[in-house]
Amino acid sequence: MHSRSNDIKSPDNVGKLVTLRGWVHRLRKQKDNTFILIRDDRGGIIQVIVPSEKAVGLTIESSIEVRGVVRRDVRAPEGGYEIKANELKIFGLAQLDYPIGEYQSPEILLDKRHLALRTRRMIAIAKIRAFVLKFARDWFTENDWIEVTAPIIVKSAVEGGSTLFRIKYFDQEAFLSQSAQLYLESMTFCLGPVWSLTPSFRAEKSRTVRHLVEFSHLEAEAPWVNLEDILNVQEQLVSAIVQNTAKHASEELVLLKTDPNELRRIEPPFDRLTYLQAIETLRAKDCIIKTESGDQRTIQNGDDLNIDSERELTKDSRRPIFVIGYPLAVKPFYVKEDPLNKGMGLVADLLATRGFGEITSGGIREDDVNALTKRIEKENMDRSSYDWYIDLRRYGSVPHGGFGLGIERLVRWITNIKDIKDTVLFPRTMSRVTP
Ligand code: AMO
Repeated sequence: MHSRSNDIKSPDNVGKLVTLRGWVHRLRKQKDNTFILIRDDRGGIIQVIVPSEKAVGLTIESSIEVRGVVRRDVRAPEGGYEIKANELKIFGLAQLDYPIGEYQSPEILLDKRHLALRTRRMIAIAKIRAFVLKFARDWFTENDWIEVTAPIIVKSAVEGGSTLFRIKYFDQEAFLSQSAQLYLESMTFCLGPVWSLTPSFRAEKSRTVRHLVEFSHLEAEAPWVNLEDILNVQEQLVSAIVQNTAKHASEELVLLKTDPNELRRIEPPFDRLTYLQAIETLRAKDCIIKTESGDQRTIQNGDDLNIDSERELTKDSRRPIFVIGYPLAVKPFYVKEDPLNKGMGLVADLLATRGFGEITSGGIREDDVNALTKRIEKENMDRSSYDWYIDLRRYGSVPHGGFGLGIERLVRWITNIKDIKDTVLFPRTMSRVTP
């Protein structure tokens, strides 16, 4: 059996014969011996010393197998263990012009992402993503939510027409899904609390550090809930993901210069701010926003919160903040109006600490057939595409709600990475669809 470097680095293995496969991460050739740092297929690194005559022609990123004896030597990089090898087999000799060096422009790293994935930074991010997904799934399973999947090719927009991806679907027009929400709503009437993880697509024309064209969308929906129930689910879920990731990925977090201890302190309850309190706070700080006509002015009641205002609200906070009760006018057609606060929605966005801004959005859905139909008409939406959705209110409607969480937004916050493009292995943006 061949091993990985982390299995090898143990006092019990000293003196034992091992086989290791991986890629040449660093290479230093001396007259008699060649020192190779091998990176295994989980990104673990260990030093291997081979007689130089066995490593003739060896290049960085060649894939190799070595067989040798484990030694303890405090001088050995990456943990004080090394392999003194006598056998070296080359699977694939890498060309000399490997394009990823130690210092590379962000653009090259994106153009060559298929190779840049081999860097320690990207391996750490990929592992953290995997932990985030695992702990999310664990939380839902432990709390008796059923996992479902929804179609990606759809006819009904969820989050407005401006970010819709149109596709030719045989002889009709269809869209790539912006959110599974409408489908989850129908499933929740026969399966109870449900959740899904599907790609969502937004034709985002703005280039920001927190928007992708394709993102991993974790969505949840449950019947007979009120807004507070939905907030409780989110704070428990997010805390469980963050704390468990901090516990199991501390090495990766430290490599990314994030403090796992700060993340371990994230626990329910999160702070709650009403939309009006948020606006007052921002007005007191003279927060400026850009209006649709391009003018700049102080934020006022009725405005949506933009990236800058979300940053302002959370840059010094120690806990994530729910901003509750946005105006209906800045939220989609399906949001239920607050019966105690006309014109405002039963909705909340969750804003992460350190100024990272929105990571989830959710609330209570309009469950009344007449109110929903009016909203669809008011927004000039094509009613025929929503007839199936209105059916849910015609036949045994119940109060229900849910939320959507962007996995990349969550990973961005956890890893303290500025640009969302680095939280996904193959980012899709307005200007990037390869590799
Ligand atoms: P919303 O459009 O706010 O709401 O999306 C929910 C969450 O998805 C993430 N997100 C994105 N991540 C990366 N790039 C993007 N372009 C992008 N757009 C959104 C964010 C956001 O909080 N159906 C509703 C939610 C609901 O009410 O259940 C929806 O999709 O983390």
